[in-house]
Amino acid sequence: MSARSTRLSSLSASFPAHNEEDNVGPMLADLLAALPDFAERFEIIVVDDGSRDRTFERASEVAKQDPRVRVVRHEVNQGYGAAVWTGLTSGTLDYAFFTDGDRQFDVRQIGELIPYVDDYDVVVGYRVNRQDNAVRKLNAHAWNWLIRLLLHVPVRDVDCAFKLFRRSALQGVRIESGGAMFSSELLARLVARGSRVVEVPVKHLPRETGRSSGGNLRVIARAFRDLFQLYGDLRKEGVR
Ligand SMILES: Nc1nc2c(ncn2[C@@H]2O[C@H](COP(=O)(O)OP(=O)(O)O)[C@@H](O)[C@H]2O)c(=O)[nH]1
Ligand SMILES: [Mg+2]
Repeated sequence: MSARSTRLSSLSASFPAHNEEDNVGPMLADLLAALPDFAERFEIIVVDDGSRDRTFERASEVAKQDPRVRVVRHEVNQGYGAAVWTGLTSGTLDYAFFTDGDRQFDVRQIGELIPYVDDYDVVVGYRVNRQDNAVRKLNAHAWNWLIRLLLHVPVRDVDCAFKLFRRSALQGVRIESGGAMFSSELLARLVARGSRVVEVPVKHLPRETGRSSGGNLRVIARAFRDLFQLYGDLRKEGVR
């Protein structure tokens, strides 16, 4: 076996933050401490998605001190998918990574994704021992099943917010889903374009502060609406 990459040439890391004033500072500190071990050169992009707390101010304080950190602001809340996509597409470096801004992942585990970039375009985590309640986990199980069935996305945890992309794989991709359907749409479009995808186990940690909104009924309803829209679009485009 040939030697595998352990460090990237250059990396844009991003995360969405919606009302994460107590998480955004520590999250940036985690990334700033970790990334020098994993990339020759890096930038960090925080997407503040119309937060109504001090998320933007806290992120901006760090950005002012450190030119590797940038804050992109959506004046009005556009939703999870729109924010993640802004983060991924605002970067310019060779690889694009995103995670959540609530510190439910150990960012050092990016090191476990990197060896796969030699053979794959997209390296996605799946949560081992997911820190959510039973209802949420059951819903996720059904959702993943539906996504595999309708969109032919070959992964077990489509929404895991720990994903690394070769930047060239993202070029020219157009995404319609601004909400929670985002990850499914992105993977479906990448797979349809021939991107090679691999899954790697990652830890999931309990949320220490701030509020989770991933299980909200409004979020779920929007995801289903987007799913049926996308299913129709992909068929029209001759992809499925
Ligand atoms: N852009 C955006 N991000 C959000 C929104 N809601 C949550 N987030 C962010 O998305 C990430 C995951 O959100 P969370 O509510 O913890 O989802 P969960 O882990 O699936 O319960 C966190 O970084 C949040 O700040 C939203 O409406 N817009
Ligand atoms: Mg969370």
